[in-house]
Amino acid sequence: MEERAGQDAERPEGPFRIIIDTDPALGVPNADIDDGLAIALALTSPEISVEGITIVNGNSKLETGVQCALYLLERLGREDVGVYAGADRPLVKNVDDVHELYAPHLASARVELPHTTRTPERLHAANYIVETVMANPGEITVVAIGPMTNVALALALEPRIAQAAREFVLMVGSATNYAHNVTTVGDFNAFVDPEALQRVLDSGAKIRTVGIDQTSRVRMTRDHVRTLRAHGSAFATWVADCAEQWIDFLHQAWPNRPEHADGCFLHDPLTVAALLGREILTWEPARVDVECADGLARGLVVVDRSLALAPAPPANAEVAVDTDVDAFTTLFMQRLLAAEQPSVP
Ligand SMILES: [Ca+2]
Repeated sequence: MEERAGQDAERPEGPFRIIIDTDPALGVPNADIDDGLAIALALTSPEISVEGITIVNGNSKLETGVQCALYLLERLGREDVGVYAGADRPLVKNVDDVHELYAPHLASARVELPHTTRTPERLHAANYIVETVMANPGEITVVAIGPMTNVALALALEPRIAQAAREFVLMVGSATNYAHNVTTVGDFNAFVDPEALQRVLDSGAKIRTVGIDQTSRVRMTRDHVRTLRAHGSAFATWVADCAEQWIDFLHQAWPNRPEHADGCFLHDPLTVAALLGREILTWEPARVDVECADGLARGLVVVDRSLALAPAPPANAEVAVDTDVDAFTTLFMQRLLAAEQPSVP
């Protein structure tokens, strides 16, 4: 693997052709907005061509995620992008209790559930990933910003996608610190389906990971919300409504996290930004594995960057270890404000 590290410094001749595997909830009351903002960032970036969107159970249940993705595409006038429903649960262990963690903090909703008459494609998400990657060898980047269930299923169906894909960019783990997310050590995407993540990490694919240590450094603040409102487009106003509600919810759910008094993290948009310029994120090769045993450390992503006494095993990924927060935030807001709003449902 090591000789492949850094290879992606070369950009493709055209835009990055990507599949976004995601658990979107933008528009759902008191639900995480970052997947939706990541999709919006990808759709508004000329460096990226979104080939399709695959939905996985995660922050939102599968059916809700499908609705959110269809609705978002409709709002952005991108009904040409297909949405594919995938796994409705993790590979091994049910995690309904993760959603229960949020329940006591649910406040009254001010944002209405998204509604669309559009329907997803008939193909299962895992089959879509396999077919698209195998039909376009070396071309497709899979950007996985939910639990890794769909990606693991696709690899089980057709292991050759590990080599046929251009790259897998994962929002997972925490390369420089504890996650401090669902549990002290488990970030949501790893904790919900660690068995799927390990399968992806063992696949031999070219992998980059953007961890929650980096994504927790980039935020949408109430100042950004005011900028969106001042912009005045229907899309910006809707995003402002969703963001404001999510920030209020986070402040209530995590009273010990000062970052949430006036902002929310932009986990998944930063992961998409891995394709928007090498200067935004700093990368190091590392051996990445995840703890799958039940107990204290389930979902702990162990990132061996050769900083320990014991020799590191060969690298299987590049991990983000630093972020140019200002560069990212400026680019993100520019792209969001430029989002087209051809029709308002
Ligand atoms: Ca996500």
